[in-house]
Amino acid sequence: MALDPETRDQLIGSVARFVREELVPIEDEVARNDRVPDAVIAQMRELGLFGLSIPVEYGGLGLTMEEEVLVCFELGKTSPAFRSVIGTNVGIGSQGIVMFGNAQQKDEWLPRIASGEVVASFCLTEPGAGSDAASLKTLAIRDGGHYVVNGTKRYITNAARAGMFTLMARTNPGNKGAGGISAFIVPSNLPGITVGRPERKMGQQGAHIHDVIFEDCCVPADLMLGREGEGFKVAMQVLDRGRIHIAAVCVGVAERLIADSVRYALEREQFGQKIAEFQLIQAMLADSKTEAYAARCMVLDAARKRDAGEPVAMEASCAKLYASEMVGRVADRAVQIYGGSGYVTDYGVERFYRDVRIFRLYEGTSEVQKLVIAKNMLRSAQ
Ligand code: COS
Repeated sequence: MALDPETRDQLIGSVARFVREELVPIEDEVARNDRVPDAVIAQMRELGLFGLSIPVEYGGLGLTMEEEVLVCFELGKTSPAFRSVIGTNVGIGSQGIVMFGNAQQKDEWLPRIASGEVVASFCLTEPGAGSDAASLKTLAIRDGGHYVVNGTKRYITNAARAGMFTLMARTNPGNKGAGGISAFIVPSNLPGITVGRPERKMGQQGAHIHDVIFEDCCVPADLMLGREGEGFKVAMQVLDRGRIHIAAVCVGVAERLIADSVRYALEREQFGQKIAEFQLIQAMLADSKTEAYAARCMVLDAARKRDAGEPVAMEASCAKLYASEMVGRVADRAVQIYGGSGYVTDYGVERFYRDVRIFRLYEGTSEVQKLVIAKNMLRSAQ
């Protein structure tokens, strides 16, 4: 159920204040140290950020999708590495349980995920299965009361801190497609799980991705999420939701960069006047504003449709595609407006430029979003 408007505004106000007062001042330090301080993570727990999307009866804030994207617009106004700390608990790590878990699974896991005591992580991608997620090769073979899991998952966010993985694995090796895949809750302390070193990457320092290797890892059969053979659908529905969330973060980052660009254009003088007075600068600001506004409207519309119970695979992909491409253009214009200062590290703009590149890749590349959009269009026309 939606919050009353006053409570909602209070929540968004306190997230905005937290971002402004606690996170923005340490963006540079986090990037340099490649680490979000434990004290900040503790503050995130206190604010309830790990449980934004977890139902109230399990200790979360139980936000609607619309409320969640409003929070993401604020969280986006700082380094996206901070959002990543809570991202898997709010989104892809937990939502399989929220949507498909049975009562026992929900009771066992959701309260601890909501509080941030347990970090939830999502294991779909493999070395040979990225965009073609249905071709994944990790096997989970039934043996009495267990499934024996073998395989490697790749680029898994928050894996080193995870207390549980939402794992997609092939339970029917005879079916090489989507129908052979099942989803599981896998406690990270089971024997047979190794987490690899953090990958070195282009941006979002402070957020970490790893390989997760399963070797004869025995997962109790009652930890299957949903029915056998339905794991791909679990993953896709989790991603439908995740894509709206990521699109909202892109809007937040774009709004931050636009605000910074406006401030800089009003300070910086060249040719005897503020650069904001040049129409070529104004055109860049106007393009960024228009695109960010369009993305904001798309995200809100997709979120409201999801809250109304409508299928939103297509809208989620439209929003993710547009918002992630949009924030890339906005970041590029921000560097251009800052000029040489945009290229050096002191101003932080080049950091955002690198940070936003991943939005066009994870939770489905732009090309995958186009496939999903076109598939849905063609299906509904038949
Ligand atoms: N909700 C529910 N079911 C869905 C669904 C959705 N959003 N999308 C697909 N399905 C179902 C389909 O209905 C189909 O079921 P049936 O066989 O019963 O009809 C099944 O899943 C397979 O769907 P499809 O044929 O569309 O699968 P494809 O192998 O063609 O894959 C894409 C489709 C490319 C869209 C999918 O693999 C994908 O999203 N890839 C990107 C993965 C990704 O985002 N990775 C990032 C990892 S998280 S950082």
